[in-house]
Amino acid sequence: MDLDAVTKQSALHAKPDGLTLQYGTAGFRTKAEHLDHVMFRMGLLAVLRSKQTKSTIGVMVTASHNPEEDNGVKLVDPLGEMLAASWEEHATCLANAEEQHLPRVLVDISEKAAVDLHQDAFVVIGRDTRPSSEKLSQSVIDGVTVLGGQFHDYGLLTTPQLHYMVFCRNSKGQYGKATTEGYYQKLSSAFVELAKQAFCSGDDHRTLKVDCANGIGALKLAEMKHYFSQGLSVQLFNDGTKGKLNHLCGADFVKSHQKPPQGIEMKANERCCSFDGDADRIVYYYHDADGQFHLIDGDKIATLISSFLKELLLEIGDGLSLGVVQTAYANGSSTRYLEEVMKVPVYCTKTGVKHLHHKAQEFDIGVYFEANGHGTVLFSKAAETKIKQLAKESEDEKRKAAKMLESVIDLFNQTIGDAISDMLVIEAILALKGLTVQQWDALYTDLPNRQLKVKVADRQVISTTDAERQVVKPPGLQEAINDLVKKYRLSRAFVRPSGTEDIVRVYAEADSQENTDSLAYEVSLAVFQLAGGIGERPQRGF
Ligand code: 16G
Ligand code: MG
Repeated sequence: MDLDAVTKQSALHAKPDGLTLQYGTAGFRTKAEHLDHVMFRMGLLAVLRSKQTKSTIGVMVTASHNPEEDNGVKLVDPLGEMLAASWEEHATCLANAEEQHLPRVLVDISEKAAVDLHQDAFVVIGRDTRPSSEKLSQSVIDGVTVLGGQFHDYGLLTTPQLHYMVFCRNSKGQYGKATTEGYYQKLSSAFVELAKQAFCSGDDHRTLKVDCANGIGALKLAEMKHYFSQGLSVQLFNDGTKGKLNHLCGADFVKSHQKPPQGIEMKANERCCSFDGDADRIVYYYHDADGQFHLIDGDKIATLISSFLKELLLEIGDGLSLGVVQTAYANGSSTRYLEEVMKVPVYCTKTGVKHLHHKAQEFDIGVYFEANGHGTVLFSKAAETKIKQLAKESEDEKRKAAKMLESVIDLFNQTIGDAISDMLVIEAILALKGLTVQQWDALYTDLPNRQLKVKVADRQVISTTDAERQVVKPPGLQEAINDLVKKYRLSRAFVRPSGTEDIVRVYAEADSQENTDSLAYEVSLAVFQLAGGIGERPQRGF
């Protein structure tokens, strides 16, 4: 390591005094103007991680569903997964080191992580459409090059596309070709293969309206749609030509406000979906004939997908295990439906893709979704081999099911949740099963739910256990929540410190919206009183 060169370059990407940031649930995120030094340093870190793993590492510049003025950065590990937890700590140390300590911190990390500094390093970089992203990704490149790393800058990409590129490169092309063309072809041909079984039965041509959050999803979907146009035609809204990124649109807006985005024309009973700003989340929705809005969130997506997979698995009868992974935010009705009606085992993990992903890897086939629309399906190597073998050798009915599963394997981006890939899977399943959006929605009825935020002086005073469903500290808070929950029917509530914002999140559900809102308010008040609330007290009726 040429530490003098690092010091010199770093002075051009100086850290503002007193600023400390955490590698949060999915990387660093804050106002774009505070991130230059973080980007440079993540370029440095990516080189060390690449040397240590002897693999290509990814760096994605994006702040996902957050406002256009924000930005962020996350590292992608060799198999296209999120950065390992031990390296999150290194990332935080490096980002917060004062200028003069930077060389020492780099040496420390290299020693702690036993990095072989003589190894070559290769880093791939992607960015979203934010105005600040181009310059910030240049700072990443400066960090990579000063440590002697090689790089390829993909420029504009969705987050899942960058994860895909990393995995392709490290699997020596086995997972696919590491180009956008390769991505389009792999997913589209799997989609067309799967969906054509539905279309031979004379189903009419399908169309879908997509709200692209004025983000990168619009550009990539516009490039890709020709590849799958025989099976689906997509109509893009909020494509970034007029509106502002994530402003009054996108998956996060639709899910949290439970209303349609601006800028989309919805007719009664038409299927619509929304991506978030970096296209790793998706939710569906429609208006019924009475103009009432219906949201189909990640839980219902998981239900649709797992029921389809379960049928195919029964068909091939090979004892492959199927599990569904959710978080505490999953609607109680979805968990009940999966366990009691579909008889599928359901597990709950902490919030954040990496936790769900990890758990899902324990099954032959692991379906994971957050209610907010992040999710995918993972197939173990053993399951994939078995399915491919059956698709070749078994008799007719079994072979048909195995062939469909083979397409499903190719169609899911198995590195991370991917709005484009999820959309194509969902569209294929709806076509194959002949389901309308209303029929899908009617699988079960969501319990009314409410999420609120509470400001406290220090959100770390709250610690949780049991996949964030129980509070351990401060004392008395869990007892207070238990007493409040007891007052209502079908009720549940939990609180957790956010991993991305300086607030505490409150979740409540109950038998009616009115009761849910009361419960959410009362729990917020308990948090405010017992966990050091600041500012205005929570108000009833919000
Ligand atoms: C991040 C996570 C998302 C999670 C959210 C929770 C990834 C790629 N993204 O956006 O999965 O739902 O954080 O935010 O892991 P919160 O901690 O502020 O509630
Ligand atoms: Mg996102």
